[in-house]
Amino acid sequence: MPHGALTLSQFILRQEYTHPEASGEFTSLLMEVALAAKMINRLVVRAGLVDILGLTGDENIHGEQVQRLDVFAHDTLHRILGSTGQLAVLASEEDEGIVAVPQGERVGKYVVNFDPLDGSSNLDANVNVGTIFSILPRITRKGSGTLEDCLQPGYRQLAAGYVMYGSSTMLVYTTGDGVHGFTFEPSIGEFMLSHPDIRTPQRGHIYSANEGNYQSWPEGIKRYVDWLKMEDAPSGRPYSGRYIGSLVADFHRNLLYGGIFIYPGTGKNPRGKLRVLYEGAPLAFIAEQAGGAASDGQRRLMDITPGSLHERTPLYLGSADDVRECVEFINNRHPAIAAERRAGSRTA
Ligand code: P6P
Repeated sequence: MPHGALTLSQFILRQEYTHPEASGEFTSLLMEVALAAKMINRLVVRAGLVDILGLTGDENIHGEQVQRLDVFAHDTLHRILGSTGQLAVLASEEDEGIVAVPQGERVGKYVVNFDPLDGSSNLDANVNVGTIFSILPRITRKGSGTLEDCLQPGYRQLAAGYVMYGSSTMLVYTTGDGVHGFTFEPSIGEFMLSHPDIRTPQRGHIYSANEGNYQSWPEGIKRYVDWLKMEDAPSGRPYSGRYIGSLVADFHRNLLYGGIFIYPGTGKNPRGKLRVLYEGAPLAFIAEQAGGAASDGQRRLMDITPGSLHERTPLYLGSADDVRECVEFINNRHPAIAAERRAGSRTA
């Protein structure tokens, strides 16, 4: 252990000293997220060894098969965060409606929207999966939190983060003061600061998309991805295609290396597949805090106020220059489009 390596707790407490407005309550909430992550990590990293893999036989509200680890992750986050006395209400990818804090627990002033185990369909193949969380201030004044408390735009977030479970489990979060990454050290059971102040490259050379959906993509996205594949050394093209089908893993790689994650509307999901509240908004907060960007193709992702807990959105997320160019293609105003018209040929 490098001398002076900071644990997550030490780091958060130092942040609190330098941010007098930060309340101890908020700090303790972040620490409980880390505790829940450690408990989930303990099972995920040995999923192949304990009888926890596999399906419950149930379908969630999205018609997706529920993995037993999904349920465990959801229940763990609900129990640990709900018993902090800091929450007014929670919302989870696994539950259709809002999730009240456990019976008898004090109702607090924060809201947590979370995806307990994103990418869990990859578990059997030992692909990295993740927990994504978003912390907001409650809007309502008293009593149990409501749907209104959960349905807030991303710019209202106080904190956002993800835990990526795998050979090296990491917790990455922001409270609006940069993005910081912590690697779990099992021998002492602590998340240790390993990636202070993460900055994503202004432009990357990776695009992440499920090209199986190409035929049903909007025309602008087809043009954009075709353009990324063209040979043009000065602009670093062709980009490399990297897609593992687990949002947290694809996002984390692109955050560190640079690049863009693309999930447009498709025939199966015309509004896109990923959800605003507990996928788009928290990762958009992290991307922006690291110098990147996030859009739905028309708006800044963090400006979207979802009309329902599980509202889906097209998602373009990553390096600022790449997201900007993607949006220009979507809106038919990228210079390459005019150039191809003059040349009388399509981009590709
Ligand atoms: P597709 C996993 O199911 C997930 O929600 C994200 O983790 C991932 O980025 C996406 O769906 C993959 O979707 O349609 O490419 O399989």
